[in-house]
Amino acid sequence: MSLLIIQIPCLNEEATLPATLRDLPSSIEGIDRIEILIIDDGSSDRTIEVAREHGVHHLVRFPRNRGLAAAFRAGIDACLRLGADYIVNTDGDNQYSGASIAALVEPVVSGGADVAIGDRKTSDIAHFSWTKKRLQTLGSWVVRQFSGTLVPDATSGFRCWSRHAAMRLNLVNRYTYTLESIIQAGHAGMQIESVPIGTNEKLRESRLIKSIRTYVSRSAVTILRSYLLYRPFRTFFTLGSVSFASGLAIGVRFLWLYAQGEGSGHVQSVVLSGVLLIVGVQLGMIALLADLVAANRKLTEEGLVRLRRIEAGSSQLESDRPSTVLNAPPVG
Ligand SMILES: Nc1nc2c(ncn2[C@@H]2O[C@H](COP(=O)(O)OP(=O)(O)O)[C@@H](O)[C@H]2O)c(=O)[nH]1
Ligand SMILES: [Mg+2]
Repeated sequence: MSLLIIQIPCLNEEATLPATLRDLPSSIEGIDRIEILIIDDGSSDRTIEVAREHGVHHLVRFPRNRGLAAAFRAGIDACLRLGADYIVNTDGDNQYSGASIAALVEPVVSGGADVAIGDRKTSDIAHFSWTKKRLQTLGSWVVRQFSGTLVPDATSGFRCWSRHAAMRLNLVNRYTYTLESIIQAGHAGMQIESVPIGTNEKLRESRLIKSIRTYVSRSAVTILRSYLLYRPFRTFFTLGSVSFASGLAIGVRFLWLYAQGEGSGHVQSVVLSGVLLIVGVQLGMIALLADLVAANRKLTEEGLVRLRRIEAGSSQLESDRPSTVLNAPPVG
């Protein structure tokens, strides 16, 4: 028995949810059962009623809005506890074509991939503005550099995870899960496949991108932080080495001049060299400390995977019961 759960994070999606749900496949080659899970992030409209009317199997509800990243994490957690072998995430605004789900899960189900990411071919989407297209291209390029992967469409929310990969997802960022999860999967050595997918006509404006400026700066911070989380030693050590080497070069130059009897006019060099040397040594020490923290993180992650396995084993919920309402995990 293989179970696929399609999860849809929703914030006030009563208008577009019916079309999204209608578009989902009811059977896929290689999958025995497909269930749908809605994560309602404190919607004030009829999202929940609409979901129930359309017979979704599971609902996770947040009493108050906690944002997409938290909703996504709660969804993955619930899917694992429900015994999902594969988890697909799609959006509630019918942006991604439900018909593409079969192609999306294929590399994970039969190809041994850990994660599949739908590639929208953003540069061809008619309703994306020129700026949005360029930003998607640039953003995806940056994510590829920081994650060591080849993902062409980094912000795509249309993805499939194997159970194994979902158990290893540990996201801490509050704003977006899309970029952080790629960086993490890349550093964990997971196999990530990109799958060309179809998109539907735009039904409403994006709610996540309220202004391009905030979107870009928040994404940049997310990428940097996620990278630092996985490569802290390399980052701090490189910065420290640059600083130390510059300090050394300037210091040696001063000593050379001093030996020639021209030292008096170069006090600034001495100061600068000293500062750079000290900063370099300090960054080196930070690198060591960060490395210790990273080692701890690895142990914690390993512990979490084992804990999730135990949880999933003991609390497999009745998947046949329609509209299971799962308790949202505590705020964290
Ligand atoms: N849980 C949760 N979901 C949200 C929130 N904002 C948007 N979403 C959902 O995230 C998905 C993508 O949002 P959308 O506004 O279409 O952003 P886009 O990806 O830029 O098109 C949709 O399913 C939304 O319902 C939020 O604050 N919380
Ligand atoms: Mg959208």
